[in-house]
Amino acid sequence: MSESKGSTRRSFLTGTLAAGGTLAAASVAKAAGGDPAILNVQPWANELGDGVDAHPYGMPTRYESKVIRRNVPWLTADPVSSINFTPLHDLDGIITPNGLAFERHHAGSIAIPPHKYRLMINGLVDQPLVFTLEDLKRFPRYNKVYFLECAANSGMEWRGPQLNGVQFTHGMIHNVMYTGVMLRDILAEAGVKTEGKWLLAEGGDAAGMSRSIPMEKALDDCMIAFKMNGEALRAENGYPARLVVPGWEGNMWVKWIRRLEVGDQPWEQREETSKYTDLLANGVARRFTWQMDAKSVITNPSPQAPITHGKGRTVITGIAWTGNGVISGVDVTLDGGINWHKARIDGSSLDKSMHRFYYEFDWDGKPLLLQSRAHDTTGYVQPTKDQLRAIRGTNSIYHNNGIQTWAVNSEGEAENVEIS
Ligand SMILES: Nc1nc2c(c(=O)[nH]1)N[C@H]1C(S)=C(S)[C@@H](COP(=O)(O)O)O[C@H]1N2
Ligand SMILES: [Mo]
Repeated sequence: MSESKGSTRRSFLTGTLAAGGTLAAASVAKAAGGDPAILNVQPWANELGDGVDAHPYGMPTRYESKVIRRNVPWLTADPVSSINFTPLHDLDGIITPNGLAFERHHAGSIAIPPHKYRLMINGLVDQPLVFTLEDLKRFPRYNKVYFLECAANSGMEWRGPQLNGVQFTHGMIHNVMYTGVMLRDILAEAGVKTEGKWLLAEGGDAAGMSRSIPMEKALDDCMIAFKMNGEALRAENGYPARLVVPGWEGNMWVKWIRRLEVGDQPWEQREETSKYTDLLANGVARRFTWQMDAKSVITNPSPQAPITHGKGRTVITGIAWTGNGVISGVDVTLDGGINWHKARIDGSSLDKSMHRFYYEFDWDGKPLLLQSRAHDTTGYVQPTKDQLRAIRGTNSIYHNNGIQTWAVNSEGEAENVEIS
């Protein structure tokens, strides 16, 4: 821990010396002396703190009470078929805490007593089976960190900038570590017949959310998960068990999963015909657009998180992810795409997981046009919004992975804009 901190510090100083010849420390912190916050004994150093019995289940400090999921009132006419958003501007690293992982449900979040939970496998199998939660936990368990992005993330921005905050433009994403079992292991127990090429995944909620999944994907990396970040799934994220479909659109990650049917063709369910398809300009709809392509966004600064320290050393940070595997690089521009700089990726670079990037620079206090652009290892480069519209038209809602622009003024305030 202290070792890695030390080496970061060294490289930071070296980088600064090479660039400007001055010590960064002098421009970041005040010279010691005169500050009562360090000179005086503070009240919390004069009294005893809470005992270990004060917080049987720990909650964030009261000073972080504004770090919450939020919704957009005009999108949330009915709260049981709605969505709230991850506060991306308040988070760092790559893991989304369970209490802040956005929720999307079509018929409300339900509470299934774990002893009443059942998962059935039927259809083109040698032996239809019903699993209890305990049965599922007797298969080999795996731990995997994956992002889940709703296909509609940034969907309100198709025709132009609309929502002033990264929480609202990009917050339909979370990235957690799942513990669960491989779908291929439980399917093998039922024995998939050779004509079994598709899988219908069905939820146990009143929405009966159901999607057709090709068998190759089901047998590749899909999981039935019962833990997120080490503890039981939260009710709103599918307790006691959900489907994990790495790199693919969120609506396929069926929560409260109750049934898997093996078939020889897709089922053409509502959620893959009238919804979750992309109507092109010529009237043809793209269907089965499962994969989430490479995307990135700057989370700080952003409209909900202005620069408050004035000019000088500034840290830009953001997130990048790709359903194609791993992010190979992120570029950042301060001037709306005239000059691009290589950002520094830090934290784990895992398959189909969120990546964290940073770009440190000396802000001269002049307005900025900030953008980030992700690349993945397949050579794919995140497109501009105009490039996306040229191919997809303007009818779309889903799969908007266009480059986001924040205009930062000389006060450090950021606004959602588009440049072309
Ligand atoms: N059973 C069920 N599963 C569901 C849904 C639902 O309404 N019911 N919503 C889907 C959609 S559209 C998304 S984006 C993800 C959201 O997962 P989360 O609530 O963990 O963020 O769950 C998917 N799985
Ligand atoms: Mo979704």
